[in-house]
Amino acid sequence: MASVAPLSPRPAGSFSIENEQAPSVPLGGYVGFQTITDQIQKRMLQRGFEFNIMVVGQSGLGKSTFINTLFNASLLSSTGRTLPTTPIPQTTSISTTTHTLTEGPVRLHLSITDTPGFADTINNDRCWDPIVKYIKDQHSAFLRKELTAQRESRIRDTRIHCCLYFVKPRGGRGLSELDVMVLKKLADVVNVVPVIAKSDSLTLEERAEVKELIRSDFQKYGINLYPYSAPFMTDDDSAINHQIHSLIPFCVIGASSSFPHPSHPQKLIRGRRTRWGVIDVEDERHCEFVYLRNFLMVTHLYDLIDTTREVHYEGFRAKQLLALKESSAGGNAGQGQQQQPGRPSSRQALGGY
Ligand SMILES: Nc1nc2c(ncn2[C@@H]2O[C@H](COP(=O)(O)OP(=O)(O)OP(=O)(O)O)[C@@H](O)[C@H]2O)c(=O)[nH]1
Ligand SMILES: [Mg+2]
Repeated sequence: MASVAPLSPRPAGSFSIENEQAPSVPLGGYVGFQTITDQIQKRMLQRGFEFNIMVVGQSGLGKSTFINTLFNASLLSSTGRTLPTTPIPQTTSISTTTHTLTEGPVRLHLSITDTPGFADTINNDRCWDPIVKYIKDQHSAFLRKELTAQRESRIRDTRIHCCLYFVKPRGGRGLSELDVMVLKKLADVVNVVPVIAKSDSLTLEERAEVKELIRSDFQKYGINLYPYSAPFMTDDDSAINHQIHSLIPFCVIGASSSFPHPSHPQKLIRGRRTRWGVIDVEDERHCEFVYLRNFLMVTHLYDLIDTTREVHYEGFRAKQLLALKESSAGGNAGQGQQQQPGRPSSRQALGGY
């Protein structure tokens, strides 16, 4: 029979749960709560998972093609500009498409936010504003729903969990000034994963050099990229994150077509056919697509969702609620007076900008 620790009397009016300090009690036999993980798994599988990804980068860098490559499905139409006369798409047309993907027992409700034509105009002044605003708007919408008296039991999550930032491949050059500005703004509000687009246009030496230059730019400009280090991380987690940071920015190649494998024609490979052979996107000698896919899908999918909630959303929420508290305190103090200039109203406070 398991011995049960005596309950310590709790002073009236106080409530404290001190699980950390509670003594560990050995069990005398089967109780059954170890199955809670199976119960959670069952519930989570019934609900499915929501994952929201955004692609940002200059027009024609292969953003849509890459999303189709990553999820091995035709999710976005790859437009590109084949004629100089084709009008340049504007950043204002941020668009989100949603899909449900099923792999084994897992249903993934995937939403993809595309930002076509980003940084493609002559005047790129503050071209990142609509993107940052979109990300904050999703946090704001979630907070509003959370604060409604009769809120839905499950709030639909539209917060961006991962932003893939496409850097133009330029031999011997690191980030452009615009890349630095945009990356800094984005890294403050979302998990950013930078990639070097269309890496097939760089030689192996150029790739190594560009990677090094970009990495030193991250350091120089203090761009804080996902995955972040956290004090409670295990040594294994730290080692994985260290390995990932040594690969960032990932050199990727996107492809929408499949071709028979040269040695095993019954097997199809996804790639780009050239005069001298097929670039196999899943071959690690050709590019780092497989590493990136493992990172995003196999090792960090849940962490991306969790970090969005715990780091980016919590920061936003705390700021908004403090502003709300201040504005209502100011309102009470000056009842009957006009609102002071510069002090946000509660509506403004929730908007966040
Ligand atoms: N060489 C090469 N071409 C690519 C790669 N990825 C995509 N492309 C080609 O680049 C063109 C543009 O690709 P998209 O995926 O439409 O580019 P995008 O960034 O989504 O373009 P916008 O939506 O207009 O901003 C297409 O012709 C693709 O086939 C790549 O990795 N290497
Ligand atoms: Mg596109």
